[in-house]
Amino acid sequence: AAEDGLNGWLRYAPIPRAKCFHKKLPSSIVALNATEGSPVYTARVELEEGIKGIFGKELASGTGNGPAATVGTIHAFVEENPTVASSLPGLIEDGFFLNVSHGNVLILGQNERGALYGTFHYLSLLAQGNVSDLLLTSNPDAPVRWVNQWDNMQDGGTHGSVERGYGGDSIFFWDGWVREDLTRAAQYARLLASIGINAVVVNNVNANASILTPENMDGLARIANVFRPYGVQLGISLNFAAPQLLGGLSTFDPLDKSVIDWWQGVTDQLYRRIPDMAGYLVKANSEGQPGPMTYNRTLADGANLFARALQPHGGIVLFRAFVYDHRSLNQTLDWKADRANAAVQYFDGLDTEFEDNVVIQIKYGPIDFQVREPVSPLFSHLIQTGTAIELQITQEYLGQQAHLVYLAPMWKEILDFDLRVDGKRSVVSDIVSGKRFNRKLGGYAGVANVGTNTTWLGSHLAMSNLYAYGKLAWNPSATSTGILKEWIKLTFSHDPQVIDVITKMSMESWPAYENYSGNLGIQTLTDILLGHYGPNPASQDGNPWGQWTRADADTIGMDRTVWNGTGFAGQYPPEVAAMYEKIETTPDNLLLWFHHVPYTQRLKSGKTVIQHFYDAHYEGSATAQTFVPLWQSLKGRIDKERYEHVLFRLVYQAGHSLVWRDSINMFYFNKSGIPDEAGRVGNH
Ligand code: GCW
Repeated sequence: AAEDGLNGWLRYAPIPRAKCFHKKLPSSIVALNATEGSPVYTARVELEEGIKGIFGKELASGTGNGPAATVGTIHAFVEENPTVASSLPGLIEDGFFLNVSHGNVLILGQNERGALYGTFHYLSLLAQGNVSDLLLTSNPDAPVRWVNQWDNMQDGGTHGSVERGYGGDSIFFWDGWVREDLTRAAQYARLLASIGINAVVVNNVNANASILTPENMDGLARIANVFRPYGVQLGISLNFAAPQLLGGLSTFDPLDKSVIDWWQGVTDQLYRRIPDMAGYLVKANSEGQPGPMTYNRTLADGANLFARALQPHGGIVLFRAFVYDHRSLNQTLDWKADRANAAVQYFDGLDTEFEDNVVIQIKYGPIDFQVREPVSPLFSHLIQTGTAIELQITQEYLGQQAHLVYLAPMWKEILDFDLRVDGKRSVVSDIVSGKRFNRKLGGYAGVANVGTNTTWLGSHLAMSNLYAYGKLAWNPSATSTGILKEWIKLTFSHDPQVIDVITKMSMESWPAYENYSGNLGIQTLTDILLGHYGPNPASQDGNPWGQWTRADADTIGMDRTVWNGTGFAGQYPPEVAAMYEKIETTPDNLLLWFHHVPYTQRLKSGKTVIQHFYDAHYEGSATAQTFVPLWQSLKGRIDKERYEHVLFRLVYQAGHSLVWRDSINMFYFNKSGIPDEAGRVGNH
């Protein structure tokens, strides 16, 4: 059963009545130009193993009797069949074409990676019991579909931990080095390829300069080697001060000639080892990390330093917008201080300054992966510069995989949000894909933080988030439930009850978590000093991190209006700014994000803020109680090991949600002195 965890949704488990389908399957397989270790070669292996696993049917190599599967690039196919060229569809990079007809299968990619993606798509249909004829052209919505790992190479001299990782140690690093055994790295690449991910940044954005020693560059090349058969490219995070820390220079000023030369040298050495390296990820001038502003240079000077070094090699740099100076934030002295303002303030005026191969990587909200945030307004400020949205698959503030929280519905709300730039439809997914502002580069960065645990993320159910991330990066118009049902079928079973129950629990999980943690846009209310886990609303004020609620005896919420507050609402285009400026037009679920109001303020629902707090915490935790019997109804329908593993977590979640409910309700009851209308709070 550990294998079930490791293979995730790629189990190729036998399906019911498998034999009946044999006639609708190919009998042999031709892989075009499949050199060993290439993605097309992998595609052939997956087809053979998949069809054998799912249906018990062995494919013969080469053309034989009966229907055949052909897989390769469009280019290779046309070379052998010049007459068909005009009937083939147009594909963009990584796209694929799939034609299934009476067991004859044609899978063509725009490139080798696309051919592998088409293969995984076909196998996913088969594993779901779908052998119907089909004609499909599928192109990715955006070119950048990356995963970020926050893996530390070493931690105070010990092993490879993962920052905000809840699934064990790093699969890449140990003791400051790249691991000898990279089996798990290859298995990870396989999972990622099957959902369209094309690159992984393997080390933490809080980067060790030592990743650039010759020995570690050799190690990185070994990681790239195990990724390559899956079409996954390697990226790395850089420490901005590396020229000084590692290179022995007296400076890391991005405009200094010796610094520029140093980075060019390092980049050349990396590409000598890894010619297809994807590029760099950089966190600069944020949370104590060094950056260009250390030398009064702009963030563009910083990003361009790497962009220019990468240009001769075709690489790109993802430069993070998560820039703020936590030391300058003082809540008590300054009503207008607001960390949410930082990104736009730092990047405004730089839009025309970036090199073409720079992509600004922006967290979905202006603060930090909270249970509910408005969309980062920076997406509407960068018009010429490519942008990518940073989503967090690992559930840092969202229960750290000990709570079931299916994130696709939250991501969809963000991706579908219309920023109304220049009064025109400007949904976030069209901005990052490049469509809205007509840009070439952009897309998605998902912080996954898988580890050595055989469940990858520490919980079987959390894997729906990794799956959904890839699916949405490929096609943001896919639906949360559609993606989920597919994942359940592939991961657990075709049994309709299994599908219904896991769908129900998952779809209720984010609203439930929001209800029993922080609602009305107040943020998650986790303990923010100690690990971002469990309730601690008191820690949300007076801290230096600028994650504040400004709760006192009578009032609560951040006033982010232009007329009286931090001015943050004014960072949006006019239509959106006007909506958030007024209490009446701000949606209830973001009320306390934008406004500072009395606890007795009435919501659109007619309830007061404080009564909503009480009720929501009861409702959310009551929902979490139902997950346990729901899951128990699946006993015997899911293998014992995964059944018990999930049950253990759900029982814990049910209990912890009560701790959440009572801590938060008691906290605000004590602060406000306002009784719960239903008489539940404060009576025990
Ligand atoms: O929210 C914070 C996390 C840090 C993380 C940082 C970031 C990698 O708590 O662990 O550092 O965000 O995104 O840079």
